[in-house]
Amino acid sequence: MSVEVNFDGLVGPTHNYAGLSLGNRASIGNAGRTSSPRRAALQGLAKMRELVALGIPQGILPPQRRPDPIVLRHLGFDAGTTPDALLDVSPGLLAMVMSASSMWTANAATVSPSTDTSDGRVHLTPANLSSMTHRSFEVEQTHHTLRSIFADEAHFRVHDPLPHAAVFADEGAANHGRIATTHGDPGTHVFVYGREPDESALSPAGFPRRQSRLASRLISHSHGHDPARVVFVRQSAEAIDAGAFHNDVVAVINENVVFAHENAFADPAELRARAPGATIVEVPAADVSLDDAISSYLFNSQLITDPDGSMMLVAPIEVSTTPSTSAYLDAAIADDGNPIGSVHYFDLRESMSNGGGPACLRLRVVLTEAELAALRGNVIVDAPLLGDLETWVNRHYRDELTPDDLGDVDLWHESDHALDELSRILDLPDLYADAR
Ligand code: SUG
Repeated sequence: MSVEVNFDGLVGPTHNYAGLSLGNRASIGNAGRTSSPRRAALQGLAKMRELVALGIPQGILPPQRRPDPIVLRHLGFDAGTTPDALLDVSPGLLAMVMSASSMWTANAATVSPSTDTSDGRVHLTPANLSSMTHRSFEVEQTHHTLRSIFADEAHFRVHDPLPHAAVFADEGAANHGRIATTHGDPGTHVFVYGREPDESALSPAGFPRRQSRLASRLISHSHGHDPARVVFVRQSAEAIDAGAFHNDVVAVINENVVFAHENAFADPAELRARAPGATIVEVPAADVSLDDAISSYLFNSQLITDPDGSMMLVAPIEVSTTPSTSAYLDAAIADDGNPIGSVHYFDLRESMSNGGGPACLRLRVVLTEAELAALRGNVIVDAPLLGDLETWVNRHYRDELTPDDLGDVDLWHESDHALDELSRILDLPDLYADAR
């Protein structure tokens, strides 16, 4: 018996709006606004609490130190560096090293269940996130975190990230899905890419095409997929230029259902041909425009198999207040032919304002019972752990953060102190070790 565990990113204490992601409409549009790290973290925990109550297996991935001493070292700053030293070199650099962007764990890694790999282990490749400077700073800690939790080599293989280079640009599971009859059955891997290695990293209209096809091809090879069960599909240029900086902004897959916007893929026929068993629920642009899909984040919902076997959509509240998306879902639920049986709305406005909806906040890992039992640390979420985490957030997180606060050395110390305590709560004492 296998289960899909959603490992949500716990929002870190420096969550802020720095406008770092070209091509991500929310990030650019909210640059400079005051954020609330505490509200952001509590909104994420409230989503986990409700899913746990519904009987959905839930995991957690911890935030990263900001600034990360190892990143500072790579940049040539000594231990004990002050915010002023960074500000002196470049104010933009300070914002990049302080970003709490590791919360969007859909970008942490690409994961293959043990049913689909040549050695029968779960394979994980941390994403290099080379397309965005602030996100590229996540990869070393992500690699260390995954090695700490998925440490048992009898069950797990954690690969090195691909090298930092534009041709290998990899954004993890945000451009990867898996079609299978049930989670425990062998699956067909769907890799969605934005460009071929010889194409520019920017579209002709100037939007980043973050995922390289070569990166996906290499990951599929290293995970030992059966080539007959792998599909590479190109993301449509129209979607990228409209603000779908990852495919998970316009499509989501759960088991045998692909829920996608009509304009998500360059050639939707390719997916139909290579995954004949899939039910493709395509939302016509005439019902929901690409613009509404991207501003509401309809497709950045989690599509989850309920314990009773039906499918539920975990959607951001913006979907309910956008007339076209709310009308679409009302009709979908009333329609017995549509696999979406129910919708749960969540207020994730703090994350959404940086372009991160429910599906961005989680990394899906399909695990057998033995693999679940082999995880290290206290990372499977239940009601007592949620209570501990809420208390911890309320004790350590600031209610408000302005862009200027990123240069407050007290914030640096407060965050380090908070994460030290978190590593004890999660029973992962080596999580933030300096030698990684
Ligand atoms: O990479 N935003 C993230 C949002 C990631 C959403 N993930 C998925 N769709 N899977 C990004 O663009 C904004 C940070 C800032 O501007 O402060 C940011 O990094």
